[in-house]
Amino acid sequence: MATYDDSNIFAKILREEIPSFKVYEDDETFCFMDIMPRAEGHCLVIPKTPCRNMLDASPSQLAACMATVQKVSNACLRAFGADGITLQQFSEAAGGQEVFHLHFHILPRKEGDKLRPPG
Ligand code: IU
Repeated sequence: MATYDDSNIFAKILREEIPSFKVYEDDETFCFMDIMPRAEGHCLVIPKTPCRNMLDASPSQLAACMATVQKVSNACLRAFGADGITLQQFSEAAGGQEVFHLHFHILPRKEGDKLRPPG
């Protein structure tokens, strides 16, 4: 499998070389709004340490990301009046991954809605 390349856009966001709309941050994780939202409140949770995707993540990276996913998801229910959350993660190009730094999509959902397509 390919290795981690720190020229990816999320590594640049972590280094503050490019701006992002921050939602939440702690010692291990960062959460920011997706630039092309597929639902109101669509945001991304990433580890601060290098990780290409779920396939090469350590148990502690996954645990830290999931703790943040849960916090932000519950906040989304309140902030956007969402009824539920869709959580997505794409690993490798064949799995739909486009940015090669581990990230989890938090997609707030309302009863009967449809996710907007990517792009
Ligand atoms: P992926 O298929 O999960 O790798 O998709 C990457 C996501 O990152 C996608 O939803 C983009 O809209 C999002 N994104 C972003 O939020 N900011 C950026 O500068 C870029 C992509 I490039």
